[in-house]
Amino acid sequence: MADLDVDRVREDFPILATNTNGKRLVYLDSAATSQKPSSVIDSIDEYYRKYNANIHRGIYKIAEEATEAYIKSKEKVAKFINAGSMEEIIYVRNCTEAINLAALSYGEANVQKGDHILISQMEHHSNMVPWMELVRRKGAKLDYIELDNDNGKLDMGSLDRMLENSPKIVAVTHASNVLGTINDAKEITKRAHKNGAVVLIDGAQSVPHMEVDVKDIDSDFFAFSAHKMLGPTGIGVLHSKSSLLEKMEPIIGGGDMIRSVTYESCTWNDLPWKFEAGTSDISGGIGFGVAIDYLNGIGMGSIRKHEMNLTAYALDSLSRIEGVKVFGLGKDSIAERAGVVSFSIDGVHPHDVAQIFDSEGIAIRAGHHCAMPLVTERLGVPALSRMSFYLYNKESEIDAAINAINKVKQIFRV
Ligand code: 7TS
Repeated sequence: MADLDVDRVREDFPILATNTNGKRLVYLDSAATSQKPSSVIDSIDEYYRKYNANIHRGIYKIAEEATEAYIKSKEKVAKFINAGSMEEIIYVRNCTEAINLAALSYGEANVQKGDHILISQMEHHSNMVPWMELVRRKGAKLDYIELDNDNGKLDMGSLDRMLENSPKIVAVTHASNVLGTINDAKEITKRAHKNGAVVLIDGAQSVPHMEVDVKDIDSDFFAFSAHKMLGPTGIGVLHSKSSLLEKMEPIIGGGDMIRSVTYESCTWNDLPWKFEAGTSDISGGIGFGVAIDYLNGIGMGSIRKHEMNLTAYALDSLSRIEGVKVFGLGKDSIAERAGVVSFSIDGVHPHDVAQIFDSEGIAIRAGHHCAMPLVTERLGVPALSRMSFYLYNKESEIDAAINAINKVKQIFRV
């Protein structure tokens, strides 16, 4: 596996050559959204300038070009995650909408009063709220897989205990956006299937950063967003097995999702279009395909290795600063850790930390990271500061973050 040439990669991301607050931008918030390479930006520009047309409908050249580019993008996504075919790739707005689609279509039809749904204590709100709402509507019950005592990993014993409730659906994140933990999605799926559950994996923080094989995991639903993997905002994916999708009802009706309509009734279109009513995010789909080309060009193995090195470097650097606490697994568990490092500085609120970082040109996120129960209830802190890395980050940017932490400590005299 080739080492990633980070200086070469950085040349492809125009924003990384810009300044913010008079300093060169140091972008350490890719878990929120990634930056975009020129090829992705250009592909969107090119679509609007050269072949902007609606897809599936026009019998003319540019409409055919747009349709072909959009379908090609789905084929690239299918191959990227090793899905059966592009029929299993439903385009939605983002990971959140993907999970909502699974809950509103599959969940609504299959969960009854008294049933259980199982999620974990480390879920993003996107993989909590749709299930909370479903159990509320149905009079069902939401259970949680607990974290182990080190607050880093899921307690697999807790998973087994909760599976005794025979949940209808098990929905778990592949990688935590707060702790960075990479969960064993394959093992969780295997145990859940043994107990008759259908499994959804939230891949928002995994697909952008490592090789993911949905056939190997054997998940029933797999959700992620393009904007966290170099693609545009406004487009995300729900992957599911076509055998399941065939049985599911669409949740939005309108143009494109039907085969035929009479004044009395209608029939649904083939997969994946049955779930994509109305005009699609065509430029988003095209840009997404180009983002995948870019990731493939670098190689997911190289990206993962680069991020593991950066994460180990960050954990090492942070461990040497007094009064800094890092959450999640340590350096010796780097193989189970994504490039997300949440930390606190004794005596300083994370929002103040982020503000001082910003004055240094460094973008990090502070808050509950849309995982409020995890941060405030389970970890017992009001908020956390978080750095997250991607293929374009380098060690000198982590050094800049460490300098910023030292500045925070000086200002607050802690
Ligand atoms: N699931 C996980 C694990 C996430 O980290 C996020 C977004 C989502 C779902 C939702 O993705 P969306 O594209 O639908 O918004 N996480 C973050 C974050 O950590 N900071 O900003 C967004």
